[in-house]
Amino acid sequence: MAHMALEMSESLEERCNRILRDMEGSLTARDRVGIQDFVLLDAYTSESAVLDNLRKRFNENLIYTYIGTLLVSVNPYKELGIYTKKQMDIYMGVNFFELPPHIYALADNVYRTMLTETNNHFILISGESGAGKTEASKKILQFYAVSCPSTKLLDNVRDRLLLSNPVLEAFGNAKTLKNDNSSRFGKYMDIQFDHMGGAVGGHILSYLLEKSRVVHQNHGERSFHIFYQLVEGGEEDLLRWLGLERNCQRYSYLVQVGEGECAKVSSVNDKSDWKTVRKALSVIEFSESNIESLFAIIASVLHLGNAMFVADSQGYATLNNSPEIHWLSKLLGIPAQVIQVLSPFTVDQAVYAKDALAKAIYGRTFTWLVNELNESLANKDSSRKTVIGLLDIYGFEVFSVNSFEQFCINYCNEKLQQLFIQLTLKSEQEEYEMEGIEWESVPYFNNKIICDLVEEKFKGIISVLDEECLRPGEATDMTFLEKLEEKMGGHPHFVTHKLADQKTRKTLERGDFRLLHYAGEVTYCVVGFLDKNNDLLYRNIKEVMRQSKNAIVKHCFPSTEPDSKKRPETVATQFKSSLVGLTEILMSKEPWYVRCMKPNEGKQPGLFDDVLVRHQVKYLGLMEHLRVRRAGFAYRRRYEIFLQRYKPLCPDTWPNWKGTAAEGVECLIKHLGYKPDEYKMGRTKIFIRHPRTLFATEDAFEVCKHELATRIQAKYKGY
Ligand code: AD9
Ligand code: MG
Repeated sequence: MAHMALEMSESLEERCNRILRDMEGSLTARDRVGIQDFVLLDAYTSESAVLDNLRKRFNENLIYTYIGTLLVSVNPYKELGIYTKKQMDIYMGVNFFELPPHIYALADNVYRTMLTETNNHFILISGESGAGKTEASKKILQFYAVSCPSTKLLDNVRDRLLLSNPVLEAFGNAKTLKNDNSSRFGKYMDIQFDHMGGAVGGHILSYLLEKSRVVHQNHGERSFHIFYQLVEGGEEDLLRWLGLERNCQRYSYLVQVGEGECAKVSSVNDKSDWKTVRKALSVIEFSESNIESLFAIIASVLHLGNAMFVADSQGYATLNNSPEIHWLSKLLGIPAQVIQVLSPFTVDQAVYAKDALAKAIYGRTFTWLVNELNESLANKDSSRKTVIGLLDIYGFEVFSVNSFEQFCINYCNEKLQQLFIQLTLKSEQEEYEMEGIEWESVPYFNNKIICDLVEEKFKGIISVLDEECLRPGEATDMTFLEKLEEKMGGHPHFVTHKLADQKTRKTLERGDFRLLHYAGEVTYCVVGFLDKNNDLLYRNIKEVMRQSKNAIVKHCFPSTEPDSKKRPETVATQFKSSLVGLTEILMSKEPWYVRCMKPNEGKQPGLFDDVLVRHQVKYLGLMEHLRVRRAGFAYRRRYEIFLQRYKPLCPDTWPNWKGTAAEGVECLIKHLGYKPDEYKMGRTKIFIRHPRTLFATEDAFEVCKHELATRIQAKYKGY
């Protein structure tokens, strides 16, 4: 309130001067802490100057910097103490540029814009694996949880929104070589607000879980957190009931091939995380029987992994006398005899079928989990709501061996980069052109060419892969590679064994192809591509699962499942369609951006690797974005809307303006004293260069509203 009163008593001019003074103040300190908005950087076209500024700030623990309203964040890899309730209070309701950059400032600005303009928004959080996307999305959610109006009912929703995170992370995140808590699924979450700004509900969409991790992890990586949490943290009674020992090394799906033990992760505490997840499930109101079924499934997957097949006298695989059968039968509610002799498989086929089943059960259970969370977050009231969407997906990743999973993840990142380009660089410049604003266009690399290479109908890599998947028995991963060579050989972003030397002068193994992604080169090994894209499960295994007495399994293998004679869509094609759907959802909302960066490859605090950061500055398109922002206008509004809101500020336009809206705006801003280089008049809109001009106008409007109200009150006092 004190702050509000101060704003009210300040004149427009005083306020402008104060903001300018603050900005200049920050300029004098720039030698030490750099500049908080790259738009104010003198040498804004120089990559080295941008890098210097980032480094200076990073060294002072200032991890956030703006480019206009875009937030750049560099992962500090240490706790900075900047996410306290006190910090939240500081940022609540304060104009964007008046305080040092912070994720809370962005969150607050999005929230207030949503409330004043009553429209939908989304925050696109991007950056490579380990750059800090998931942390950023959690900070935003926490900010809303604390800053939004509170009632008993709303607090209930708030708790569920917050607690959906540890649950989803337990089932969908894992340690990789890049990140100890790496998201292995894509997540888009809508937070719904009522017209008073209360958070009243939410909805989550999940994208392609990397379920192959259930049966195999690369050296030094782990399976999904939930397995370790259950084994390390599960209560004695529960483990006994599930037939589990408190020793992860006992479970072959958790043990690294050739190592005989699990990968270690020091930054994760499975025991305490188990408690959090267990509590979260109760608060979200999962029934005890559902919780039991859920853990029965997790345990079954571990038992399944330990099941050893032996060949019988006719060479068929059997599971005779295996203790795992007992537990599988008990936990999945399927008679032991049915599991014992499923079908005449060879031992190899049986192992393959077992892994496929483990992946299917886990993957489908994850989908079930997301649906349950959505039930719990759903707002049943039909009144109009506005939403803020948070997009946090798996970041671009390159390992020493990359497979189908990395192909999908990196394709997803290409699509988001494409969306970013369309919404910022491309549409921004097109709008200036359309509005007849003089503009020198800024060149940028458009990664559409790479998206097309992957997804184009009949021609792209996914099409070729699907075609090969249609030739069972004939096609192999190698024939897929040969087709790619044949069809894509001439593409500037595609390199194979034969062509490697000419394009990048780096040799390639025979079974590899390389894509030159926007964020760097990635070499993919084709082994397993066909199989993972088909993702088939033997029909008789599905039938057995249908008989399960475990409520979740039964739900996940419904008897109405599409007939297996009809070909299901392949994994890559389903993923492609889901990304098209996501793009449509996002395109209908107002965008905001957080670009996350990784300071070093070693997850170390205090280490700023120039080469690594420079590379990210390049591929994230920060230089281009900065150039467009610097030359452009921060704010634009249609004349009608601008005039309607601010016309009380000028006696000529108030209460009614007779001329065109554009003339009205012209008259209005003359009265307000806008300087000529501060704004431009387009065909249908006014463009304002700096946010501070608009803030000042908005404040004048507040003062004016207040005065009007006082005058009206005084006038009608006697009535
Ligand atoms: V991936 O694409 O899901 O593999 P993210 O999501 O980009 O990746 P994440 O947010 O999980 O990365 O961050 C990785 C780790 O960096 C976290 O577990 C923290 O230990 C660390 N981190 C990230 N952001 C912050 C921060 N703002 N403050 C402190 C941070 N530590
Ligand atoms: Mg993540």
